[in-house]
Amino acid sequence: MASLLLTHGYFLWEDEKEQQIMRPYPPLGLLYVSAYLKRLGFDVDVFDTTLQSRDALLQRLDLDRGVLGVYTNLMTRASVLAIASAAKARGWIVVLGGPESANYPEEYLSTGADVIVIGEGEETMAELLPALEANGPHRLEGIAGTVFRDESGTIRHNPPRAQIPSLDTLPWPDRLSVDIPAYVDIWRRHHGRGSVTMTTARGCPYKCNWCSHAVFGFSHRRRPVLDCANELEWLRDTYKPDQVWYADDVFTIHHRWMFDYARELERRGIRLPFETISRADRMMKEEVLETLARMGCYRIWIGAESGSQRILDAMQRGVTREQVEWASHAAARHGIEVGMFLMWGYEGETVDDISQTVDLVKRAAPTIFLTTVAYPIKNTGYFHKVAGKTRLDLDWASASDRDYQIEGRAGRSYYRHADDWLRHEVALGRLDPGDPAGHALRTAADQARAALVAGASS
Ligand code: B12
Ligand code: SF4
Repeated sequence: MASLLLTHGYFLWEDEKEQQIMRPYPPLGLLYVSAYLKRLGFDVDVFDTTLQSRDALLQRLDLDRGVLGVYTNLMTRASVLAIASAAKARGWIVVLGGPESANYPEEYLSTGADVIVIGEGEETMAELLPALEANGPHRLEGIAGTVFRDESGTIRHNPPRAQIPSLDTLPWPDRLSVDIPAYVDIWRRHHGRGSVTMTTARGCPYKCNWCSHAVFGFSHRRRPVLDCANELEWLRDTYKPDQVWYADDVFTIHHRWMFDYARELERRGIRLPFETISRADRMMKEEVLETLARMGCYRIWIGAESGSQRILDAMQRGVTREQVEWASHAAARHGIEVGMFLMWGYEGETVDDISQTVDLVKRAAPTIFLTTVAYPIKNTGYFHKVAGKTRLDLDWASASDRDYQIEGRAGRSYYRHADDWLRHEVALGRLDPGDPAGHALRTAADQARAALVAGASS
């Protein structure tokens, strides 16, 4: 049977911004697909591009040929297209999976890919690989979860594939096929602590309308406590990390599950520090915070997004700013750092909304906060909301969903003023009253605010 090579188009050494941050993690989705297929006896190899060079990948593609499976997300479009084209030129059949190609199957099929897998890759690939071997890439009628071109060149969408009902039927990600110690080492050198990732669930049922649900829909499936505890114990014993990142969408979504998991880890004497993402409304109990702290949570990321309830409601965030403030303080009370995600530029945002965001961040006092300017990911509620007002100034192939220009929205410099205003106000809020540094910060905050207001009215 033709062999499968799995890869993705993200190269850390081509990403100057990430080289400043240096928080790389391996592509878990690919490793899940690899583990599942290997267990069924398929011949699978993984080329993890993260820490490799593009030339090394091309050399690997020269070695043999078969099926090349590539993970896609919205940042890697141009890179994936270049890889697909290089692979096709060498005789590979190219299959794409992940959230980005699920959103643009026609475009990817028109620019070099042979098959797009929508949704979870494990079962679909197990059915697709023998079909490709037997019939080639144009006779794939009936393979659920795929989009392909038939012999007449027409794009055909097969029905969606049902989700895997019990995640405990899946093997753990095939971490042995990639260089996890290199990741742990990078973390240790740059942050003093080696880090690994794992997931305890798939999917998120919430409907925040800028968020992409292209792979798991709005479902939520949890893995059994024992299976997760076994994996964590294995990770600890195998890679000796100093910490873990639970890469779940909302780690605290299911309280009973989390309490059981915490008890099981305690029973085994495992306390590995970790960071993870949550929602403020799923942190509104002391017991949740106590449990997180006991388990070793040293930082919790909360999507605050905006301090304006009007904007939060328009986003269908389902969280109040009071919850964000309460959860931030409660986490801090339990000794957990708070990381906060904020979003500028959502549809209809005014200077007053931005001012409310600045106030919220000052009151909630997170340890760290990160801002993004909203961008419409294809097939999200936000994308539909601004449809008709968007423009792409680049070719689709060299752009990403982050490049959509939205009519009526301010430019990048406007949001740089918002960032400066926020940064200076928060720094001011952290000073003792009477600190001599206060004057300069006050001036800088006022200037940034004035520049923003001028930008809003121009
Ligand atoms: C962890 C994570 C990260 C980590 C990535 C670390 C890593 N290397 O994995 C970090 C923090 C770096 C990150 C960054 C970003 N991320 Co991110 N991230 C996630 C998160 C939370 C989990 C990923 C994961 O491990 N999932 C679990 C696995 C099992 O799922 P999976 O990867 O989708 O894989 C399954 C299928 O997709 C499929 N599959 C996957 N690969 C392949 C390949 C083939 C050939 C086939 C057939 C099938 C297949 O099968 C897998 C198993 O069923 C997801 C949300 C989510 N729940 O998936 C967002 C998510 C992937 N990220 C997203 C975004 C937007 C980003 C950023 C652009 C954010 C930003 N503004 O900077 C950056 C881009 C980084 C980059 N340069 O590529 C979006 C992607 C949207 C889109 N349409 O592309 C997601 C979906 C979040 C969201 N809901 O909006 N992210
Ligand atoms: S932003 Fe978070 S909580 Fe909201 S839908 Fe996406 S994953 Fe779920």
